[in-house]
Formats: sequence, structure tokens, C-alpha cells
Amino acid sequence: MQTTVVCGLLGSGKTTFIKNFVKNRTEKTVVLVNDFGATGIDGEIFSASSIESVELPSGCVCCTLKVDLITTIERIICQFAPEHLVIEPSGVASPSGVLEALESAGIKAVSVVGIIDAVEFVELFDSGMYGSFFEDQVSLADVILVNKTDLASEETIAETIDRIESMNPRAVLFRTKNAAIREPLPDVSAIARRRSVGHHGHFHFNTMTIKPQRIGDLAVLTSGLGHLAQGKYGTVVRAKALVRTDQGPYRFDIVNGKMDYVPFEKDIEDSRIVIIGEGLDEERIRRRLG
Ligand SMILES: Nc1nc2c(ncn2[C@@H]2O[C@H](COP(=O)(O)OP(=O)(O)O)[C@@H](O)[C@H]2O)c(=O)[nH]1
Ligand SMILES: [Mg+2]
Repeated sequence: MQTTVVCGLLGSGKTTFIKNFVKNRTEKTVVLVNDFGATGIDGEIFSASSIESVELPSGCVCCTLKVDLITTIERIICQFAPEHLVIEPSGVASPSGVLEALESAGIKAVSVVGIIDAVEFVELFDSGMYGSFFEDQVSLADVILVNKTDLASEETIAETIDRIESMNPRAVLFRTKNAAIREPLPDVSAIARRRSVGHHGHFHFNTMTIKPQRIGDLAVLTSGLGHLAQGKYGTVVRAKALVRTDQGPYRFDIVNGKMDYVPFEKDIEDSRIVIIGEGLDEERIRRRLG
């Protein structure tokens, strides 16, 4: 079984990448996704694109869920016998922690795809707020996508590429929009030659999940989520939602204070919003969006 781990910070474009990547595979592929929040949203996004996926929701695969990760992989192998397993760890998981867990499950041939949000990489890297996450991610990756090039200035993109190349000259680098690459990915590489920078902690943000009951109108919802994105109820690092509105099913994403929403391809049975951030005023958020 070939294994690909797709790592990247919250909202960098992992799910978007996997959707494209898996669509172009001919071998039997299953996605294992570890979402943050109590109710997985990415799993539903994959299933709307007819991609087979198994969710390992809530918690972080690099620490508390290590054992769950291993047993889930064993279950996937028994149930689906995939030729290719694609793993999307939550955006706060330590890439080397995930690789270690895989190694303990006896999975050694792993390709690592690192997704970088070109808009925020340099700024976040310099701020140090994510510890050694980026060094870990970049040094372990075989392929790196410098993504969201449509949103970043040419200067920022060049600086991002410079930094990444000096951190890991052996990685194959692509500039991407919507994490789309046409070329086939370079083949499997062995964990043995990787160098772990030993980042094992992860960031402790608050996560909250809301199951909106009252809000039906799309305009009311976009206004509430817009305020959330602007930081009116605390710092939102990432939020996503699948909501059944009076105007149909919608998917929302908040990254870097920016909210996007698009009609969702499939009916939504249970509306939900998951938010990850710092100093969130849960009560006010629930009053506004619950
Ligand atoms: N403008 C723009 N948006 C993007 C790009 N890549 C991803 N997105 C959007 O960014 C948001 C987060 O993407 P997602 O794949 O869910 O990120 P994940 O949290 O890493 O899985 C979604 O709204 C995507 O549509 C890109 O290259 N350009
Ligand atoms: Mg995702």
C-alpha cells in the first residue's frame, strides 16, 4: 500500500488538494481524515465528491490519538484493502508525530506533501507562534505546494519560496492555486532518511462545535459568520461549516479573517459549525449562531 500524508496548517488547502489528487487516481484510494472539532466536516466534503473516506474526528493524531490512528489504519486495510492511503491530519498535528505513529503501525513507505499558505507563511513563521511546526513540515516534505498564489503578492510568494528552498532543498516545489498540480507526484521515499526536528508539542487552541438550529436565512448566517471572521468574538484561527439554509445547503470557510462560502453539492442533514481559535466568547457565539 502506498501512503501519502498531506500536512499543512489550518486552512492551507489540504482538503482541496486531496479532492483533486484522488479524483485523478486509478488505483483504489481511501482517505483517512482527522478533523478538529466534534463533528467532521472534511469527511462529508470528500463523500460529496464520491471519495471514500474514514474519519478520525476530534483530538490530534500526533499525540492522544496515536493508538486510534494505528487501529483505524488496520481497520481500513481489512475493510477496503486500498492500494493507496491518503492521510489528512488535522492542521495542528505535528508532521513528525504523524510519521512516527505510522512507523509504529509498520507503515514505512510514506510520501509527504506539505501545503503552505503563501499569504501567511512568512508572517507566521517570523512570529514564531507555531513553534517549530513549519521547520518540521518543510523538512519532512517530499513535495511542497506553495498554495493560494492567487491571493498573495509576487514579492511574498518569492520570499516564501526562498525560505522553503533554503530549509529543504531536496523537496519538489510547486506554486499552486487551489492546490492543483498536473504533474504526477514524485514516488515514495523512505522515512529512514528523514530528519525529525523533534517538534512534539502542539498548539492549544479552543475548539467549539455548534449545531445551528434557529438560523435559516443565508444572509443572517453570512453576517454572523462574517462578524466571527472579523474577530468580534475572539481570535478565529480557522472555522468551517456545513449548513442547511433556506436557500439550500452551503459550505463556509474562514481562514485568515476571510470568509468564503459556496453552495454545497449535497444535502446536509445536520448543520454544523466548527471553530478553532483563542479567547473565543463561546456564549456570545452560541447566541449569535446557535
Ligand atoms: N483563493 C484561494 N482559496 C483557496 C486556495 N486553496 C484553498 N482555498 C480555500 O481555502 C479554504 C480552506 O481550504 P481547505 O482545503 O479546506 O483547507 P484545509 O483546512 O487545509 O483542509 C477553502 O475555502 C478553500 O476553497 C487557493 O489557492 N486560492
Ligand atoms: Mg481539511
